[in-house]
Amino acid sequence: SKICIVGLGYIGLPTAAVLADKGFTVHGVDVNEEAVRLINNGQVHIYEPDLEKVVKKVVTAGKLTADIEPIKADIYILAVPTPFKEKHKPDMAYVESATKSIIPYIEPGNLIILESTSPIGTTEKMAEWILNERPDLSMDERKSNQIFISHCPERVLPGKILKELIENDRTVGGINKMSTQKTAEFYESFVEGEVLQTNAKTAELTKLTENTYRDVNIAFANELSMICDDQEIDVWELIRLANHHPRVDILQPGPGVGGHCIAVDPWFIVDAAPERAQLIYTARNVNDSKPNFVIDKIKEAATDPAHSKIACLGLAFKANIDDLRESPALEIVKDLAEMLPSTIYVVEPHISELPSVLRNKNIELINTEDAIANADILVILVDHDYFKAIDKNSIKEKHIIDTRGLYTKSEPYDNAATEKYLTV
Ligand code: SAJ
Repeated sequence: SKICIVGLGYIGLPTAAVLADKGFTVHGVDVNEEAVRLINNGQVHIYEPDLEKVVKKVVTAGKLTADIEPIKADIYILAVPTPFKEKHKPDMAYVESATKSIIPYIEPGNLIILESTSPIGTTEKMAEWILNERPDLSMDERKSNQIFISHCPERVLPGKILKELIENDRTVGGINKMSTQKTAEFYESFVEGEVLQTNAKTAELTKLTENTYRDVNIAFANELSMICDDQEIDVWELIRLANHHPRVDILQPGPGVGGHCIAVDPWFIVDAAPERAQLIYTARNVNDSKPNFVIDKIKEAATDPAHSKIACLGLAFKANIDDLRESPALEIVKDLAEMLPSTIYVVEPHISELPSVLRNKNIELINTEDAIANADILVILVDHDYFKAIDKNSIKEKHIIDTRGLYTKSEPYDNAATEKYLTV
């Protein structure tokens, strides 16, 4: 079968590469002309382990092409962003324009799959857009099953995308049974995990629920970390001990929740059910409040704001990736630079220059060695392996604000350590 994938970002491009590698002929579409150019050259515009290798291989083999326009295909996959706009309302503009871009190419028998995380009802809405503009493809009883439309939410973890694309179980929900079955057959042809069938609305809420589950559980850990800070208790020690209970499994606190999924998707549930989603709403706010709590801790530590040398370790939204989007670390650095007169030093081994939001400010990108040599206050914002490798003896004289528990987590309780490493 020929596949056309609209959206060549963190989900679309790895999916295109994996499908092309499995033998499908894949045509990728993106509005970003530079991305299209790079891909046709066998290169990639995003970092994901091993991705460039696979893209190079399938492009060279002629199995993957990219363009800014769709083409006729048997299967269309939409993998475009679904951010939120003001007041945390879902922004469906990309899904709408992606859907509309393929409408002229659709033919009877085609399968259209929405992989983007979407609010409840989006797949049905896509079907409506398509049918409104292409009455010849009407799906009423008489001419039933001319085209098949489903939601199959992606659930891969950045950093492990190529592996999880194949190994994870998938949930498939069509606008009717036939759509669900056709979609399930397609995923079963390359996924090693189980492919579970349901309807479109349930598939949509399943995906939102998975990320919301994580958000709520991280909020619990973050709330504990702030309670512990007031009580002068080491939260990492606390969680380690509590997790010895056979039915307790608390996640890790951090500087806040980043990425474009976990901090976004719960809002889609809140938007759909504002009265009911009390816990989800509160959890989201707890996580969103954490960067400010960290900033307050840094300001407290900077007793001489004009001269304290502050180095923040990490800008990415989580460990061992280069992705800075919706990163609490980035937010902390940006706000801190606006509040304090001194230069804020930043270490982020995954990037070679500061992102534009941090440029032209009192912020300087330096390396780990210089940070250790010169800073008075070290703020650990991301648990990159690079930072785990830092020799503890080399920083024992520093004031450390460790939002990721790098320096206390695995250690047995020790008064001296808790005094030295203020963990928040
Ligand atoms: N975080 C914590 N404490 C933890 C775990 C995570 O503070 O114990 C923070 C991270 O530092 C990061 C944020 O949460 O800032 C999100 O990171 P993550 O690793 O939990 O998730 P993402 O955003 O990289 O990917 C998630 C995944 N969803 C779930 O694990 C339920 C992934 O499977 C989804 O495909 C992805 O969202 C998505 O695209 O929706």
